[in-house]
Amino acid sequence: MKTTDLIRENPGTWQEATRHPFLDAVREGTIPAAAFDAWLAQDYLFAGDLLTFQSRLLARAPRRDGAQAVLAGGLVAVEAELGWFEEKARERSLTLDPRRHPTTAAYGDLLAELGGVSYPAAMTALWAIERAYLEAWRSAAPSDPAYREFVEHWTTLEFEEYVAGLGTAADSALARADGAEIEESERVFGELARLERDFWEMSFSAGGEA
Ligand code: HMH
Repeated sequence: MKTTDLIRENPGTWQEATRHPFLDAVREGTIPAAAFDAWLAQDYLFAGDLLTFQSRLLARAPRRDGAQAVLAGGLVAVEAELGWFEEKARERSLTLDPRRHPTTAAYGDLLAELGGVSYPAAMTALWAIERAYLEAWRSAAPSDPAYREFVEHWTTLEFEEYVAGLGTAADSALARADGAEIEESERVFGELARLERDFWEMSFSAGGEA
């Protein structure tokens, strides 16, 4: 099994993870500020959890197929991203100490659990997390100017190449995985895709309550 098989074999789940009215509204410029700010604040918390997960993954990554290189680069990138979120929050006069929404907490729990799954499943999970964002933000392009820099952040060639590098490392791990590890990778992929969908849903419904 390869990473791309996971997407091909779960088209509905993947579609829900990467297409959402939230992203359509970003593209159209009609996203309520409360929804966008809710997304920003919760994604900042998510990125902090992601940094922890990525550090642990790097610690057990093999030399082969550039896994350490792509993960070390990703670690630097996600730390820089935390700084970028802080800057964007300042520009929007937003404080970044929100209560952790249950969906963000559930996603954080899954990321923590990924510390205990096999290396192929954890590597596949990181690829899926980033690939989902690449596709999701692509669906928001070309964005209304108000949100263009956010769309551009996850649709650059550099980010696309990072996701491809993660895919190479994940495919290399999956090629060596046994049956139980493949099954675990499939389970984790499904859980991640559902949480990606829930994350958009959480952000979008925050706009409705405002
Ligand atoms: C919810 N998924 C979510 N947030 C992100 N920033 C990414 C994926 C990509 O890093």
